[in-house]
Amino acid sequence: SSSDMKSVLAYLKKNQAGDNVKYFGKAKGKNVFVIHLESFQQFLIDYKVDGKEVTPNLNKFYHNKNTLSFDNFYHQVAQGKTSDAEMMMENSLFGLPTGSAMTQYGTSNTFQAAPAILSQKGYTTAAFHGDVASFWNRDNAYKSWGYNYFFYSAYYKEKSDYNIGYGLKDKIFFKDSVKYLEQLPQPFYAKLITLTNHYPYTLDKQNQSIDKTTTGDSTVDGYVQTAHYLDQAFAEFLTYLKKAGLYKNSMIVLYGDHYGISNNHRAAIAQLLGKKSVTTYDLAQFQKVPFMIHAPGIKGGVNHTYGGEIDALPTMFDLLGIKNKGYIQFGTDLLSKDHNQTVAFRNGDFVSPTYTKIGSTVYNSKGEKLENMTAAQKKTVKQMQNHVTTELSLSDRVIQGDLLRFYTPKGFKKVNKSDYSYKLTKT
Ligand code: GP9
Ligand code: MN
Repeated sequence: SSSDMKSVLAYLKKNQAGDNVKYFGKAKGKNVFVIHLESFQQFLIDYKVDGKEVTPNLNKFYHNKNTLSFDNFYHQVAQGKTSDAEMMMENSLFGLPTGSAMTQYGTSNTFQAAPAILSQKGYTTAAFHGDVASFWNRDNAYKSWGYNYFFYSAYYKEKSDYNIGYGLKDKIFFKDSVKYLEQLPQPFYAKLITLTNHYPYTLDKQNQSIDKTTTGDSTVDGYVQTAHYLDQAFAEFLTYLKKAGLYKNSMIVLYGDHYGISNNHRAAIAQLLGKKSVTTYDLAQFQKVPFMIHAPGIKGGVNHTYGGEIDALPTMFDLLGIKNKGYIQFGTDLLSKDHNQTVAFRNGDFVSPTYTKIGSTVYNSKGEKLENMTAAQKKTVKQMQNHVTTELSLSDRVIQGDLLRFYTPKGFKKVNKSDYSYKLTKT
């Protein structure tokens, strides 16, 4: 109900974070590329197999002097996997505890998503993906989110060896996206969702150019190989961007959507990390994914702030010079001094620079179990847990109660889904 919206507004007001004056508007008016790195975990950055970098090009980008890179950035997805990541990245709303919010509510709900906000500020917005349009209900959710264009599998040439797993191989996907990209009026917001680095990490022979790992776990060992392929695909796209002059007038954002190697593979994970065994704490740390923002002229570097996918949009808005105040966003700007570094996992567990809580166990920052906490420690952990539980449940109320229909940000025009069609009209 609309009174639920009042609780949400009160919560957001209390937890609001200011901008960072050093970064605010530094990428204002630039094109925006959001590149979704499928199943890509942070541990791959600078990772080597037999002395060979698995992702040399992403590593270079990560360490570029104009790239803001975050090394304590966590995925926060649940069963909705990719769709949960997309929901957080573009709405700063959490996915749901079960199922996929995009599938269940993407068609009917009111949203105030990044594409809609940006298109009302003069951007052309487009999503690119080499799978069928209906996967995760994208064809409907993207209308609710205000995407002007959605280029999906039917927009790409089909050939027998072009596909692997869920769809188009990444190199072909990036290459064949260019002809649509070139037609977008600038400034544009373009999201490209990669696919090849997806479980079960199979790759055709001709594209295999790094050895698999040798943990003996067959679902794990191909991971570095498809990650390496994704890295090359990204490098080819970057070369195009530079040639086309887009590199210097764009903000390029990269993120990993969720883990590639699930916690069911403990022994293999330990081997990959060069450890005898992994603890529950190690597995929580293993949920880090990359988040990088490159823009010409900004001060880059590796930033150690703790955050997660929920915080991506407010951070991007800061750089684009868009005030977050007034939008219903559950994350906060990672560059703000007011940013809360307690990172919620979707099941209510959390990590932070001080305490990590998994199930009923609390760990300190060294990963040691805290068996006998002092009253003060208990109080702090309880407050953190409260924060996490509150933000998750209020975000759920927004989605499950379709609360954004009761609230329109100042200057924002409600999205009208019937304005959009992604049907391919073959001529
Ligand atoms: C499918 C793709 C995969 O289109 O985005 O989603 P996931 O299985 O990672 O949730
Ligand atoms: Mn995914």
